[in-house]
Amino acid sequence: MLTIYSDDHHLHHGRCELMDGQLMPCFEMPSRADHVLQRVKDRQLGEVQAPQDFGLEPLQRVHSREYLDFFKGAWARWTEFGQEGDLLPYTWPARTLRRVLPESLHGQLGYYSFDGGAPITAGTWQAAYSAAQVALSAQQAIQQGAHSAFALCRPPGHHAAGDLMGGYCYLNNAAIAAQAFLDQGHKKVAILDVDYHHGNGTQSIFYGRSDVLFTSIHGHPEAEFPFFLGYADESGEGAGAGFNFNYPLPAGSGWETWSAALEQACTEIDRYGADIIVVSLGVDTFKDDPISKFKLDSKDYLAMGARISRLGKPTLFVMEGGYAVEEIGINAVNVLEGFGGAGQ
Ligand code: Q9C
Ligand code: ZN
Repeated sequence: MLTIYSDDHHLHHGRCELMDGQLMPCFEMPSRADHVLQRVKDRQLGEVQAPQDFGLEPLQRVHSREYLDFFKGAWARWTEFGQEGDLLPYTWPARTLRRVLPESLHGQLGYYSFDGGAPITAGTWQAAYSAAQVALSAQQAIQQGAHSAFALCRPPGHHAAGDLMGGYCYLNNAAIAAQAFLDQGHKKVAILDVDYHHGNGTQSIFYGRSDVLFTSIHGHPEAEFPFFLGYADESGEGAGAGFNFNYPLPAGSGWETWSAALEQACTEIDRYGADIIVVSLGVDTFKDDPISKFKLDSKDYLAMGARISRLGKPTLFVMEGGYAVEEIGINAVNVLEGFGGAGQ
């Protein structure tokens, strides 16, 4: 399987995130992607290529121009205040407040974010831009006939909505790639989000549409981030009614419970008749993940990949979460090997 990877992810190295009420060193760190790349090489999964640059246009198909302009310019505005440390949002337009776009940097950052987990650093825009190009380059490989490809994206993307950052995510790599498939002639794309956290950004981007089926297996939002989306009764709206499937699971869920939800998601994907599958590949479902509460073993990721492969469709894997840094490479690449990616 072809892997697309850019070193630019090193440009994004946040110091702290607001995590469960405290400022903590960022769990989403550069060594994550380094470990995955190393494992791709150790297992000889296939060629590793740098991304091409498709520019801003495919990003604008998913994100608003105002949001992209804000994100791109935020660091320069922050340094004009003489600041050198990371920029974190601290206030949001919650209930009873007005959804107005203020002039101030902090007001705008609150408007364009939903949590304090996604710091902006000097290189965050460039890293996120390159991650989106990684996803688009892997998408292009499939468009040109590959059966599968791996977009080794960092920072991750599935929490980012059309004009919101949060949950370590800025640009929604999987959604950008899914939209590119549609723009290049495909009619039905299914997204399977296996990250431990609900892919609220991806869901919201496609919630009113039937050309993208969104399925997600995740920690129950009653108890787990992002709390305010990801419930089982969210089934889509308008033209998108019936094209959104959430499988929230309790803390402690292991492979038996998790794989039963995967069966249901796969049944929906089959029924939908997708041309293409995009997998939001988070491996924070691992038993030793420091911020998550599922209990998958490394070997379970082989079975996960094998089941996804039985869908029988061209499949784009997009890297999302996974914070057990020592094992992230083993677990992510196990999915790709289980899929049958080695030697493809
Ligand atoms: N108690 C991704 O995996 N904070 N983002 C969680 C847990 C944010 C995770 C707090 C987690 C975001 C891409
Ligand atoms: Zn996650």
